[in-house]
Amino acid sequence: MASLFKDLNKLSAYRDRRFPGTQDEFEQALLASTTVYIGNMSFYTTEEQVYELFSRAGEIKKIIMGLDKNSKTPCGFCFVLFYSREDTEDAVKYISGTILDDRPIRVDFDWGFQEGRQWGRGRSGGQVRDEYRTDYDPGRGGYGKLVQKE
Ligand code: GTA
Repeated sequence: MASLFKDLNKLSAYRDRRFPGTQDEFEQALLASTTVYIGNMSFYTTEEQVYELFSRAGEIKKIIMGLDKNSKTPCGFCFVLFYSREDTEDAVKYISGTILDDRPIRVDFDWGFQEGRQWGRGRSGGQVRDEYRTDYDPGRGGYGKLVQKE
């Protein structure tokens, strides 16, 4: 199982611009981490639903819902912290791409949760990607924030 993720390029396509270290340190953190990021969630999906789905991979230490920094309501992502690396890898391998609340979710290795990372970083308070979206997505607040302003 672990061998699947030995190729660093396959660990994650995401690079956190706010990671406080070098690229090498970022990659080492991803390799050892027991935290996953869940993306493309509905704003209406609850922590209980996340708990139920991700418990299938293993025992969960903590769930942190991603919140809009203005409204303090869920904005379509979360972090799931496991106890074991094996369970973390199982979550990425088996749960990524599965359907939660009618949406295919994306499960990504994460370098580790720190206070502040639960907030959307977009100018309008939600996720950056919801600023740029041009489609209508009822599960994520309708049109993208920039389109709504037009
Ligand atoms: N592990 O894939 C991820 C991931 N994402 C997308 C967000 N987080 C992730 N963690 C992992 N894997 O803690 C984490 C962040 C933070 C929290 C909220 O979720 O580390 P965010 O989604 O609001 O902001 O984060 P983030 O991640 O900084 O934004 P993103 O998507 O990488 O965008 C960064 C840059 O790309 C910006 O400069 C933006 O201008 C540009 N950009 C993004 N989307 C578009 C677009 N559609 N068009 C043009 N430019 C774009």
